[in-house]
Amino acid sequence: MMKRHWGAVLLSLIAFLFLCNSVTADTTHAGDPALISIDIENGEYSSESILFSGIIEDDEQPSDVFWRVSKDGAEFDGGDMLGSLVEITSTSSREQWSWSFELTFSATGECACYVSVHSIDDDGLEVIENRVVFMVENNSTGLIGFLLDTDQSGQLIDSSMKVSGWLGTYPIGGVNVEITGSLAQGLIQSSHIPQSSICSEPSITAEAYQFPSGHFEIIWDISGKLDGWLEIVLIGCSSSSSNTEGAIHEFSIRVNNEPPVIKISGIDYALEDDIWHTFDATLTEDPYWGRTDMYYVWTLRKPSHSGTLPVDVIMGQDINIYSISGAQSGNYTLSLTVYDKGGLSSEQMVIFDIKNTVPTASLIIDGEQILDGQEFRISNPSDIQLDATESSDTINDASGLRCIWLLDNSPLYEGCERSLTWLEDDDYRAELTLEVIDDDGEFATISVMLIHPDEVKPFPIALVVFAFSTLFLTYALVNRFRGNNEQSIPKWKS
Ligand SMILES: [Ca+2]
Ligand SMILES: [Ca+2]
Ligand SMILES: [Ca+2]
Repeated sequence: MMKRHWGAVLLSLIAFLFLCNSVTADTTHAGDPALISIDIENGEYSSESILFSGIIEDDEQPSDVFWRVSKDGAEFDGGDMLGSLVEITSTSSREQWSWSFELTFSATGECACYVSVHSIDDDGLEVIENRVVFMVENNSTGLIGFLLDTDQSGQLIDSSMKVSGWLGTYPIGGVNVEITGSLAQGLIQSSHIPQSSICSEPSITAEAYQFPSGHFEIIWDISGKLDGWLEIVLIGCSSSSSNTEGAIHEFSIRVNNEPPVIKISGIDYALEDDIWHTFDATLTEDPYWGRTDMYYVWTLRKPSHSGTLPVDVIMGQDINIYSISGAQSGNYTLSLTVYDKGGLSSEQMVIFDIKNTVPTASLIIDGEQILDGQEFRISNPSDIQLDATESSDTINDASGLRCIWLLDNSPLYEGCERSLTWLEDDDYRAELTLEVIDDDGEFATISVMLIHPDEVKPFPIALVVFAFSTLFLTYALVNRFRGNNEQSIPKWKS
């Protein structure tokens, strides 16, 4: 049972984190996005033409497919491909179509040309696949192409940022990537193609990485950055100082180095009762990124009764309040783990006790309220009415109270309303004890000495002694009075 529970916990958590990390995906889309493959590699070059071909894969035919080509940051040509898609025998569970078009030097002129293939489905979800190729003349030199693998604009990133892509020159040579980060006001959306740039000596704030032409990957440390929007500028340049043509990508990310700061308010002690106690974590927040869209996992444990096994687990987005019934006594721990939108988490635990109240016993015999230790002479030994229903406890326990009756310390009955028959016996006295027990096993008792009506009343010794004492005192006083007033008492003669 518990195992299954934790399986569910893990699954929802994974699902949540997956959603967190794919902020750019359209979550309302039913299927997976389209897949575009292009047979041409980055860095291909030609002085005449390059034939682009490839495959589009999707659940159903896209509603629009086209290609575009840009150079120097500006789009200048392209064409529709929807009409010329050719359905092919699919190698996957989805449908596939082949496509092709030709890029000619006569149309592009000399360029580092960015060719993009676009597929838009019925839901408006657009998938773009890019290539950069060189259209060259005999004396072409200093051409540079720069593409990034993924669009990270707007993403929450902590610790370090991975930047990968393709950077290369024609003629082929060494390249370097310069990266700078600076405070931004908000989202700067990345463009899938770079703008032109002039390369100079890298600025002091920049970090530069050297590569040969081709695919590159940079792990850039952002662990020292404050949370907030950070503008990322990536400049790709040739390592050769004679080539000053560069390409630049700009976008902003959300630095998320700080885990959520958890604030919980609630009881640390309460008497058991039929009310609910609330733990309020609405003041929990993610530094800079705010209080919403966080994932809460509440885990209640009861070390006094069930050790480290959770007795309750509640989780979900923005579930920032937890309520517990005050009806069960125990020592509790309540752990809260909060995940921010970037998947960072914090945990806090509160400890609280709910204390049981001892019941109060009430005993009524034959309609008379009995005090503990009292003697009670019964009138009808064959039908003694015992009533403990007036016994009380906190409202959550009151209806579940147990009454145990003992006669001379031997258990006799259970039940809060009983009648007792005095069995024929030599004893004319018996001690009746009522124990009133609650669900925590705590109890209150009342004892009463029952006296049989046939018992002869013992001679009241104390009263007799008192009477004798009074008589003696009176005699002494009278004698003394007489002694003072009469001269008849003989006196010693010397
Ligand atoms: Ca955070
Ligand atoms: Ca209780
Ligand atoms: Ca109680």
